[in-house]
Amino acid sequence: MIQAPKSNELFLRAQKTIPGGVNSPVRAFRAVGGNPRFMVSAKGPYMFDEDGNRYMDLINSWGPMILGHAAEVVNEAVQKAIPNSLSFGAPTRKEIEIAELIVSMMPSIEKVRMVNSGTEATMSAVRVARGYTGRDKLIKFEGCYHGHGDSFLISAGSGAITLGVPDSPGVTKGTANDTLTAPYNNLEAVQTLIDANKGQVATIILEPVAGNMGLVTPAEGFLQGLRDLCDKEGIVLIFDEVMTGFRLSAGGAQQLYGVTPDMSTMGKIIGGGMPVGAYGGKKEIMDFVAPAGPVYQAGTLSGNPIAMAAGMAMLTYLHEHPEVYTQLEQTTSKMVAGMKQNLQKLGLNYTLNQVGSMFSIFFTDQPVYDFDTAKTSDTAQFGRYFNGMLQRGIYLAPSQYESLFVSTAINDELVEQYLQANFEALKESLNS
Ligand code: HOZ
Repeated sequence: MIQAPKSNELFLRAQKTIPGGVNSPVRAFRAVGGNPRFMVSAKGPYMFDEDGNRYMDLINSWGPMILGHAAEVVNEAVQKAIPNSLSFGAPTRKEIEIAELIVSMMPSIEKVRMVNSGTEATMSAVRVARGYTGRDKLIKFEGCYHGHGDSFLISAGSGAITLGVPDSPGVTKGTANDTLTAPYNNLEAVQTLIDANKGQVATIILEPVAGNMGLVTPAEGFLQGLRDLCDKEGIVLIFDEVMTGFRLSAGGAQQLYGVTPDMSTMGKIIGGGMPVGAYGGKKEIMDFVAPAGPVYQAGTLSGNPIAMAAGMAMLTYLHEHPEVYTQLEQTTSKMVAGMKQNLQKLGLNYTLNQVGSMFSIFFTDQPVYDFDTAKTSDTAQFGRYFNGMLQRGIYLAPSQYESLFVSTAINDELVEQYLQANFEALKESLNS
């Protein structure tokens, strides 16, 4: 039985000075019960908390720790960059090198702008799409999450739905009116929205593999269908690859599914875990960005030298080691296959969605292909399961509406340990 008295104490203390005691809502464990663990360090497949407990990490900072924690190749690059300056606020050679690398890896990207987070990337990309088309409205999908920009907090997934505020207060009616929403995987609904807002839709933005309502995969033809609709209507198609970029393949979900959007947003992994985001796309669209064009977007910390060094090391490694993706897929498939056996042995209803190294379990008797079907999962059971796993030293996403991310640090022995814990926690979740 894992005890965490220091974390418990810290959580009480944190709540006095930090809203809800955390700097990002899902971390507070509200949807699963119990108190969050306060982390001290991490190495390879493990994170260590204030009480010295060790957890096998299946979040990996929500994606970027694809090589496990404290990967040598990234840490060395950071250490080498530190003595030169923590921030210049002026351009550097590294920014060109990482831009060139991203352009060579991501099919949709001809030009790219660095920012500091996925939220900044999506907010900026939509502004550019609006500036480029001269139109105001955007279409997003229920349960997709694109960071906390106002336009996206309508039917939002991730922490917003976890805490029951998919339409956040504080978003103006005007902004909400410009955001149109359709069910994921429903092309007909998108067509209807376009018809009802003829010539007004600037952009369709989506996670090409949705990871913020749990993992939901695009149905056959869905991404291509959107591509065709956007071409027909002069709409800018944006793939939000903040979680999937450089994770599902070296060229992200767009390479995996063979559909190229007009713009893409990236995050997390392109900073090797440091606070970085980026947006990019076709030259003619990106040349609308200041100072090349009239759409304003800026930031002192954009292209930060330490973050660029970390990102460059990570992306170079992934570029040069395509076998990483085969290994990740194999490891994850073993985990998923073993979980299916466990679930069947226990006679549980489930849906397990997986693409490459991302997966989610839903406790439901239905296939999960959109937000409504994701919400059929028994979230109380998920909470019991989550805590059972935590007690066995496995750290899962503390919400039904998130994906899990596997790293290359998970070897066969750890897969076995994971599956043993999975069986016991599932069994326990039935009895409580
Ligand atoms: N909403 C984020 C993942 N989809 C979680 C952010 C965090 O708590 O770090």
